[in-house]
Amino acid sequence: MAVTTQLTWMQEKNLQNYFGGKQFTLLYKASVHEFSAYALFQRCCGQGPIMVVIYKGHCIVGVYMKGGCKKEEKVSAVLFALQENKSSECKIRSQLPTVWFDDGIGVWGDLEFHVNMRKQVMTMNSATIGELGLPQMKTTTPFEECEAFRCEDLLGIRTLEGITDLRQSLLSDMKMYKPYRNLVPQVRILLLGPTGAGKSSFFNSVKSVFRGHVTHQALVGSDTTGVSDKYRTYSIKDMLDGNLLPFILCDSMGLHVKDKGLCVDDIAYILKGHISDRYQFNSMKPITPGHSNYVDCPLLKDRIHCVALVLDINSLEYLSHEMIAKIKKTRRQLIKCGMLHVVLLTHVDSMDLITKGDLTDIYRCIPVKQKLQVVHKELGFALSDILVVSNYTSEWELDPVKDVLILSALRHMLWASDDFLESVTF
Ligand SMILES: Nc1nc2c(ncn2[C@@H]2O[C@H](COP(=O)(O)OP(=O)(O)O)[C@@H](O)[C@H]2O)c(=O)[nH]1
Ligand SMILES: [Mg+2]
Repeated sequence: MAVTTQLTWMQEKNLQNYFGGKQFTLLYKASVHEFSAYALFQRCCGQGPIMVVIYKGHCIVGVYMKGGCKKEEKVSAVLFALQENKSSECKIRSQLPTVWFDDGIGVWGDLEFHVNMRKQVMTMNSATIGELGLPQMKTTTPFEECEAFRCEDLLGIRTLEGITDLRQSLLSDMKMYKPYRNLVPQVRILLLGPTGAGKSSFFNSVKSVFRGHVTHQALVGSDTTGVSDKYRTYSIKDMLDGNLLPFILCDSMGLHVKDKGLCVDDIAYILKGHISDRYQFNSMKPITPGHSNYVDCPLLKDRIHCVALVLDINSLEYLSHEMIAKIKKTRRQLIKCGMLHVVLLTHVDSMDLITKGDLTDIYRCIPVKQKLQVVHKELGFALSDILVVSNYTSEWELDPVKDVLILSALRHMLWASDDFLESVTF
């Protein structure tokens, strides 16, 4: 059976961030590999930077040896404690690791920190206890478990190489993509959602990835008046051959509560393709067949083929009852029109505890999983249709990690569009 750590996700996350984006690989667990300093060093020497963690009740005391763990050489280390997700640290003198961790054979003077592995006893002097902010800790105390980890940079060169390859293959898959049975030249993806959710930024992000540099064509802003009250349909040209890419992103006016913003009744008209680029929305005047520029008989290519409901991941808990009701009504409207839809959660980069390293495996992060559950339970969307991105907003350089999230989300939308096209022609 695989040996697993006793660290909770939250504790591991805190330590990862505390040490500047590290990933931990468990090398030694005392209860499995024996409570012995010999066993500890057998497994940790020559493995690069090492973190040894001692579990004492709800508290963790650890030693981080940046230069690795060597038996015959003094190493510098940081002693740290983690209690209720609050961390503290204390510098200790360079020392032979075999002085800090032994099996009770050495006789040492006043040490800042010492662990007798055989007896499962940790000793710290009162100055160390004070500096770590552990007033309840006795100078000599038994502990329950000891684990040691190899520490590597979360975004190591190998990880980055893998991401760059994935980005390249997603990019070429999407350039080669042809809508189902070539029924339409380009699929249309409608971006719906509250103002400020990141709809226009998502278009800018997609365009940036295909352009090879960050661009901000669509106006972005949290101003609720003026910005995005026009319907915009955006095509993107392939940077290399100048051909149009096989999708169009349609940016709509934001959903609002009360009488402001997009009228839910307008959605059916948009979906069926009755309005065209630059249509001026008017919250007080829903779309009617009499409107100027009203497209009477839209073709399959004019229709929307997939809808992405865009939401700020950090706003989910703050959505008003009215907004939730509006989103649910919108979802019912989509289902009624037979429209396939996905949810696009933006702003994941501004979530607490989420760092850049997490973006490589964002769907496995516990806080993100919790948000997906909220969308699933509160709004009724299927978990597999919820996508997460971090849009390009203030940066100047493209980032392959962000690109992979953006391209994966787009790929999901193209698949949904194909399913829709298949369903209408069946
Ligand atoms: N940090 C962060 N900010 C974002 C993200 N997406 C959008 N924003 C910001 O959120 C605000 C609203 O974005 P915008 O695209 O105009 O939203 P829209 O009203 O739905 O079109 C702007 O200030 C954006 O810079 C994101 O993924 N991360
Ligand atoms: Mg907008």
